[in-house]
Amino acid sequence: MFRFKKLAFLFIVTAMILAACGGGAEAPAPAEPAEPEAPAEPEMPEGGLACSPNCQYSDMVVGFLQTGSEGGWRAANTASFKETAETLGLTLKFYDSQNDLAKQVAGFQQFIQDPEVNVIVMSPLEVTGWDQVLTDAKAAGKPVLLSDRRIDGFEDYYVTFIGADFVEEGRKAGREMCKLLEGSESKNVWELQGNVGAAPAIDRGTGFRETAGECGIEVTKTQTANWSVSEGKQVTEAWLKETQDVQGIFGQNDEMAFGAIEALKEAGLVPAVDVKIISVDATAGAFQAMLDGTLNVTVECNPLLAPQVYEAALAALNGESLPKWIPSEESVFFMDDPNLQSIADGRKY
Ligand code: GYE
Repeated sequence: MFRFKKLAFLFIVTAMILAACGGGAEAPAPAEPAEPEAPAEPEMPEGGLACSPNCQYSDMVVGFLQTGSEGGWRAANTASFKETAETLGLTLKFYDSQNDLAKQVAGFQQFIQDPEVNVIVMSPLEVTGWDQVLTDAKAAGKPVLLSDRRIDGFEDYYVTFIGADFVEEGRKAGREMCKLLEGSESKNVWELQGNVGAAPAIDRGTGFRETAGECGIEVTKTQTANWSVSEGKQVTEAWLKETQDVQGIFGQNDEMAFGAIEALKEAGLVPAVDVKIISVDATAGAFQAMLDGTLNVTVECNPLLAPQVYEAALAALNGESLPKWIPSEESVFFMDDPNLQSIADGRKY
């Protein structure tokens, strides 16, 4: 983009000079405007953008590869990127991958080819599958940042990962489930997992088993419910048809826990009493469920990542080096917190 503008400018100036010089001999017939040159291969100038190291947000054209629109957390995350881009005055090209890995890879290739895009931000649907596009982005000199979710390996092919410690989120949930099931004769817990292959699904499960195992909790059933209320309900309903010997449910996000709550109610069980329930995300819906007395604990995962991501992207365009991981700040919230209502009132998502 930076180069195209320069070319256009040169073209206009040349045309003007040519017109001005017409006063001499036979004014040559005005030259046919030459066919605008095809935009150059999308290779960033050696050493980055011409404005580097003093690029401003107005120089940034961010190609953002979002996972899709699978729930409250994702909606807050998308809003964070769109609103912050407007506030900072940068150009955002938003790509909705519709929770389809092939579409996300295709969008990535599109941003590599797009001469306007000078930095790529991705919320990877899965931890693998990025070899080719990361190699191509590097060859094209386009910095890549990971937002919200990590990938396996390829540290030299992305600038930084900005997001949560999903293993620690799982550990927090495991510790809280231990407290909730203290004194319980049996400690059978069911786990509703996120989409297969996603970093939060893998890591939250690892962390949960690590700490829950310390108090003798057994994860007796586990299955993906793709972050959704309806699948969370279906999976739990199917399990309840098999057995009701369950003391806790770990929903790897709020929506799947909401589905489990509905299924428990329809099976005549009291959610958060007969069966303890813990979710991850801490969206507004989770606070409402805790205020309704149907969810015991929610572990926060902060979706408002855009300010940190854009700041890091600008730093990358200006050639600054960054830590490979910039963790986001997060807490845990409880149904029996006496200040729950005022906490809920103060939440942004
Ligand atoms: O927990 C879930 C969303 O990547 C951290 O994705 C995010 C997860 C979040 O679908 O609600």
